[in-house]
Amino acid sequence: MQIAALFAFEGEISSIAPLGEGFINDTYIVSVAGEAKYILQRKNHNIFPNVPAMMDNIAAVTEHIKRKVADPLRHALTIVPTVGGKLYAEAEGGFWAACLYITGSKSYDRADTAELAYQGGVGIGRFQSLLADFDTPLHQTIEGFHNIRYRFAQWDEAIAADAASRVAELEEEIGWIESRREQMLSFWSLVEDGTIPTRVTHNDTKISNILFDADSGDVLCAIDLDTVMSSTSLNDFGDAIRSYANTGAEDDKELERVGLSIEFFRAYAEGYLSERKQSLTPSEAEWLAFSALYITYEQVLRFLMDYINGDTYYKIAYPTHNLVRTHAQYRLLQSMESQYQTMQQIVAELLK
Ligand code: GN1
Ligand code: MG
Repeated sequence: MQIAALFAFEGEISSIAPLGEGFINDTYIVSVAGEAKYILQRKNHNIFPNVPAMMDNIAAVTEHIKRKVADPLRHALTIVPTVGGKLYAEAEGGFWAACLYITGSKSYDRADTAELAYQGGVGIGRFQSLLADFDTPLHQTIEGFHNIRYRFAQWDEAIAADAASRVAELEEEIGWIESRREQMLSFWSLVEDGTIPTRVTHNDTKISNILFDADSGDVLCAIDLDTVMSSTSLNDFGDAIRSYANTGAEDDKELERVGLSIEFFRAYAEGYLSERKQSLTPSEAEWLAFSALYITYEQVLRFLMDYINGDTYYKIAYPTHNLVRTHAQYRLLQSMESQYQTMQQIVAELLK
């Protein structure tokens, strides 16, 4: 690939192979003499309209973290610049960026053990703690990313436009969204009026975005920093629960497999709070469990909205994929709603 030549990669490249299943970017692993050395990504310009600003955010945040950790090359993402020293390259009509592949690291698509969920919680809790004193303003790279008021504005437009003529057949699913609109907005108004503080957040905390040490199983660092911005740290917690504590897959067709594992919820919360207990404000503590419902709801809305729009945002593997994702995430939301009291009790216990 010509693109690789644009970056300051050392050694003779032996292969470039696709990696992972991101919904947004195209990711490749670059090997030198048969060994994985770099990650190369084509950043999705439709979704990230300002890639230079996004790369500035990532550089600022990773430099800050590197100054504080024991092993900066393993405990933080390392951007590999272009030969000309830039954070990204423009080529083939797109934006490209690269980082080091961390040798001896491992990632997971699902949490099979509570220990892994605990470690994931430590990972995001530590990420937020390391950035607690970061005071450079970050660019808002995707407008209104986890802002439900903004999402409703998009949603209302999508319903009105009905671009793929699907609205008529989605009465039930649309009802799931509408019946919770006020509840979700009242949570978000606490973020807007400052009751819940704004901090540096990762914004995409699913399990595959944390690297673990392949030998010890300990967490190394958070990756996929494309969506690093300022928001409520609660969203990072909620989004992680949506991923780590789901007994099924995000797009499971077998709905009886989907649900919230209270054991994994507890494990993740324990890991997270081991890093954040001291810095959480009373309002954050009060709304921590709710954030899982909020982000799962938001994800139901986003998948359904993309289906309504004719599948323009997320990559899909088959025509009804976004609808299947909608149903699976809704099942998860219902399971959280029915266990909400227990979730709150667990948080209260862990904060004692
Ligand atoms: C997208 O591409 P990926 O998997 O990192 C999305 C997240 C969603 C997630 C759903 C920029 O993340 O917000 O939660 O899919 N990222 C963006 O799995 O929209
Ligand atoms: Mg992402």
